[in-house]
Amino acid sequence: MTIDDRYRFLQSLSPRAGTYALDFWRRRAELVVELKGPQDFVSHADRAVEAMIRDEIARAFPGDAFLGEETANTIEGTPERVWIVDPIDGTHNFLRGIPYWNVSIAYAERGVRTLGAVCDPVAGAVYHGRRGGGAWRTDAAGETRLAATGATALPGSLICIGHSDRFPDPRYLALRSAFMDHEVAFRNFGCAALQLAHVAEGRYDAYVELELSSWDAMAGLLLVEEAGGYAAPFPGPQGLAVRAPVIASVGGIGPALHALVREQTGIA
Ligand code: LIP
Repeated sequence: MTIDDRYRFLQSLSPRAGTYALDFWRRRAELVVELKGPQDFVSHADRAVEAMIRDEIARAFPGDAFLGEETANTIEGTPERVWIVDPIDGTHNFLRGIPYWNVSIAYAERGVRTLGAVCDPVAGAVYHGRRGGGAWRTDAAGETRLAATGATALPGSLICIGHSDRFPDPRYLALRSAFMDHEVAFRNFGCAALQLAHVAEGRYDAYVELELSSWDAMAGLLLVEEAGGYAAPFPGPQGLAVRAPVIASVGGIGPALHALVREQTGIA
């Protein structure tokens, strides 16, 4: 089974998983919401969508490993082949009826992210890419190649800052203050993978989050890289199972942004 087989499979699975999640979203009033921790929500929808994706992958590629948010068993070392899945990224938005969430599926081979798909079923769009094959948006209008172009300097740029509502982190206050000083506009739309896909599409100039799980980041980072953008090394030295900083941007501002984030937050 080749990368092309897996890419074709992913391009079929992503929109179907998105449609399945969208059905839960439309019936979200029926969902029982559980708390995994402060501001950390989960429902049957997250688990059911992950189970659907996991079963399909296990049937098609029985030898491949699986790392999913809702069944995040510890992954030892770096599996030869692994699928990294966030069944509903932006769960808090999803449960509150905010139309900004997605289904994120990535595939990595020997630690290198190779395939990625971010499905935004509310917008009817699938963002997908293959290492060396570019990044694309598929929707009713057809296929559009993505280009992470935009700002060439920090002043005047628009940057998304993701941060978890689960624990206070004063570093974000320093970062916001520094962005204000550098005439950088900033937003947080509450789900990492779709914000990364929109950086790849050039809607935003960058995305920064100081601690992110690989299932939130891997697919979106591949899209930014394949769209010609900048992505700081991810995951960190401790591997896929440990949260790490994400800095991704359009090509023109990567190093300057990374330097500013490092200066303000002390990350590597
Ligand atoms: C969310 C991310 C977001 C982060 C949240 C959470 P979830 O993913 O998309 O960027 O700030 O803490 O991790 O939990 O909705 O899949």
